[in-house]
Amino acid sequence: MTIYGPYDQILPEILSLTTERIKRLNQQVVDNNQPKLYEHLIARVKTPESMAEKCTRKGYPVTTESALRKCRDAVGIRIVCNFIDDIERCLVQLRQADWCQIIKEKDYITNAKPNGYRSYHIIINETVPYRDVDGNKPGSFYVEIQLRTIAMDSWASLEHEMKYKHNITDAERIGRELKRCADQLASCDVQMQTIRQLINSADKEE
Ligand code: 0O2
Repeated sequence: MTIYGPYDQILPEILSLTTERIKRLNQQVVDNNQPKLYEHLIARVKTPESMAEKCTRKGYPVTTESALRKCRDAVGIRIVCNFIDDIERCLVQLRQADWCQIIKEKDYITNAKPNGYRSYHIIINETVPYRDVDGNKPGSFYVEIQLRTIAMDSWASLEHEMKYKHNITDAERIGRELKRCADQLASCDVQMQTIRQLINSADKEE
């Protein structure tokens, strides 16, 4: 048994339930003749090893309770959008959804991290048909949702990969280049948004 204890089998089920719920939100929007909310979703359960490492790093006991209640990203979904405005459109839908409540928001888009990382993180408290660590059924579980554009996502993937390369000799320069790249991509996101608005207003005038 892992740090997730009896939840080893249940977390993947919560992950797929949440994914389906988000896909349904998107379908409702599309059925209403609005553009799709996102380009694609990436869903994962944090590996038990990575979760145990996180608990230790944060000074929590390495227990199921810490993994599911203190850390709140055992179940994580990344919503990758075409345009910056789509992130806000997703948030509007999630705020209205009756199956979850947003309990924490971190806006790394307005306030990018010093290394250039951009993304919008929320923690939701979701009701699911499983017994939770407090013994309630239906139970409530935390899910972390990261919302970002394709450009932000490609940058984060590259930067994440760099973290695991131990033979880098010029880390400072690479950090500077990565930051510059993040800023250029952010500027492209704004340009793309403007182009989309121009196309939309041209459509309306026809
Ligand atoms: P993985 O495998 O992606 O899950 P908390 O203090 O608990 O509220 P937490 O979770 O420590 O917050 O930090 P935060 O900043 O809210 O989010 C952490 C997650 O965001 C990371 O998860 C990454 O997915 C992503 N992230 C945050 N900063 C960076 C960054 O600088 N670069 C990249 N590439 N990703 C980042 P994990 O647990 O690291 O890994």
